[in-house]
Amino acid sequence: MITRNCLLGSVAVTATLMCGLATQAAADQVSLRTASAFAQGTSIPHTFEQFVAEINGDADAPVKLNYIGGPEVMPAFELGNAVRTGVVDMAFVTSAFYTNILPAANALNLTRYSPQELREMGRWDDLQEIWREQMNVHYLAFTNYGNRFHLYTNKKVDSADLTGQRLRITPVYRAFFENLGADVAQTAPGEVYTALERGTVDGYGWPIQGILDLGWHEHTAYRVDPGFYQVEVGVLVNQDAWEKMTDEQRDYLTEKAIWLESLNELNADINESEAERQAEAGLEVIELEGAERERFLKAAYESQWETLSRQAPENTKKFRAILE
Ligand code: 173
Repeated sequence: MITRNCLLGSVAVTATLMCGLATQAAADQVSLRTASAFAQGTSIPHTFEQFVAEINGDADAPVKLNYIGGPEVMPAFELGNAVRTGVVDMAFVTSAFYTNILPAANALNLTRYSPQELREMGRWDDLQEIWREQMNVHYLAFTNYGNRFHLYTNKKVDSADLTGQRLRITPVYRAFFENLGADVAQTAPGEVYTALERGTVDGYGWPIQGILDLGWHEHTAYRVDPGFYQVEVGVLVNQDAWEKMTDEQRDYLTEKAIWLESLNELNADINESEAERQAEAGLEVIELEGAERERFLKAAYESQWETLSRQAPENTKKFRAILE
């Protein structure tokens, strides 16, 4: 093994060893060009950044992650296509940002099962098959499970009726907010601050985590509870890059992916401390209760499943079978 790819032979023992060691590092360590759809140092990518640091801090790792940057180097809604085509080898990106490539992929937000449960139930392979066939990627890890989405607004609401609200959305929230009467406008996360500052939107959808990191609390009056759906941000590897790797490299990444998913368990505590930080920053909570709460949650799930099945009936049928 140690002299693999070494042409010197065994003229001198030291020469063989040196040659062997040098070529082994080159042959057995792969470097993956890696990008993120979320700004570095904010809440959403924080466990992914630990994953990158963990791998790059391990001198013997068979894989290195060459992190090239966040949405400033690759627009968030284009990263899915970049990992599909191999412009990057690894992407940290949510399914709602690439529904143009994999229709109804954001059904992942509606999952009733954690990534661990999906793996144990044998359904993980079914998911990976869809991502491989339709997007040419290996779905490596599901982060942010346990983090929940919320509606934030500057225009007070006292029921599940959102008529008169102009809200910033992504495909995560479109069907839901429209179903409750809102006008919607889609933007990447990087445009939300300015939209709030200028008042071009009254509010927006976003997870419980990250508001203060992004400075959005400066222009946000209310958070509406309850939260809804599961946040999902995936680690995707270009399929050709995945197939070129050795079993050792793939197994190494899979083991680290499972460790990364175990960090999702921290989300319950993080959600609580984020809610406290929001309160300290002056955000008021509007808690929908009773029939309005039920109407709100029912609209969230029913309108999204209905829209997904209209847009992509075949995929949605497959996703329901895996996720429900
Ligand atoms: O609101 C968004 O931009 C969005 O869809 C999302 C998805 C996952 C994590 C954070 C935000």
